Amino acid sequence: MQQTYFMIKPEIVAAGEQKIGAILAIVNAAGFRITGLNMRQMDRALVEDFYGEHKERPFFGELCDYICSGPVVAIRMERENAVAALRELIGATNPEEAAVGTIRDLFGASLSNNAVHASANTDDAARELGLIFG
Ligand code: 3AN
Repeated sequence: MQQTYFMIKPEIVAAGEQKIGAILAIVNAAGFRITGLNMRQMDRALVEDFYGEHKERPFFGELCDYICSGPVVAIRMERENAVAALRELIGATNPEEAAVGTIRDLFGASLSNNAVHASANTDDAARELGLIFG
């Protein structure tokens, strides 16, 4: 069984339990099993490490500020082909380009406020799960 890292971003958590519950219902209906979950405030150093691949990008500072702006829900999940299946379920990075019915289509506001994160590949999943769940 493959594992992946899923994260509900601060603006969704700030909007309340209803949106968190709706997103968890979507992943549950898609056959994912949750094996770890916590709500946490990520500190800046951890976020900079987490998004380290983007540190030279112009939006890096804004991205780290945003992820640190409030608690996230951090989730470890498993399923057959979990990494690719979750990426398909969340949709494209930019919610305006996300396929109809995907999580970013339903809940994302903009490119920088796109509701959720999911590991991009199996190497990232292992690295991100190690950083967040130890
Ligand atoms: P994904 O989250 O789909 O893997 P990445 O890894 O390219 O996308 O980007 C990580 C995060 O950085 C995105 N979730 C998004 O919030 C933010 N981001 C990506 N590109 C931009 C951009 N051009 N301007 C602002 N924020 C961006």
